[in-house]
Amino acid sequence: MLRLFKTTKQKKLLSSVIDGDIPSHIALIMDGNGRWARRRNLPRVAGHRAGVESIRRCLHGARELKKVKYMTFYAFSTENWQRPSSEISYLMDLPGYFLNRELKTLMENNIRLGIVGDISRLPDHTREVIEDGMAQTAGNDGVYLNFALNYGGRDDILFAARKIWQELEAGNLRQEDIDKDVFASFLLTGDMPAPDLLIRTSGELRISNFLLWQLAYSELYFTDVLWPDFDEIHLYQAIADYQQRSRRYGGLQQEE
Ligand code: V0D
Repeated sequence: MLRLFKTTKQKKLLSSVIDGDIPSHIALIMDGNGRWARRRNLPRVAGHRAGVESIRRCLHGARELKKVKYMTFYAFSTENWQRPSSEISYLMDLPGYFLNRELKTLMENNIRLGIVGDISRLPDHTREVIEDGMAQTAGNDGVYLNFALNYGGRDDILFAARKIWQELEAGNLRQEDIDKDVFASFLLTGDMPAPDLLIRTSGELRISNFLLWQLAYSELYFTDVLWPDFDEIHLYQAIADYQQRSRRYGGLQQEE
């Protein structure tokens, strides 16, 4: 990784990021794969596959900083089912493609795989490789690598509300017990802390139904870089930007 940081400017970036406040949870919206492919006259799916490399680079870059504890990548939204079925079937092979190559690295680096979203309706082979990956890494507790899959932020809030209703009906909860922390514990992100930093690539300035509740106080970082071009240096630029802001607002920023 350090080999990437060649110029004086890049070395400065690396050392200032290391000295600063590192976000413990980074969430990422991986946008721009289709556009990246089109610019190269490649099929869209080639962009998705190239996007897997960016995940590996980000994970590696984050690990290097030691203090990033959670990374949550938005891999597939509930709206993505509207894409052509050929594209969907290609996407459903990517968890297997990723885990075939990375499971060993996940084990060697104490990384735990988690899913945020409902994977019960995914094709059997997709669900099985994911469940196998989660089972194999269940004992790891270094970095929590999460993929949001078949995830929608409004659904997340809605399901939490329904579960809370059930617990009320069952007499396991009292109305006056339901505060923000209790509510958050019913979300699919469960006991994870909220993201400190959200990164979205490819120039779109939206949250797009990602972690709606959880992003309430997160710093948002948008870049025009397309996801397949995103690397460790871009990640560190995003973190450097986050550090500037948290210094500026130091101590005053949050209500909770
Ligand atoms: C396509 C760019 C990794 C964004 C990255 C099924 C969209 C590559 C996974 C993955 C996708 C998911 C679960 C898991 C391990 C890996 C993935 C999908 C799409 C949708 F346990 N990349 N990736 N899943 N893309």
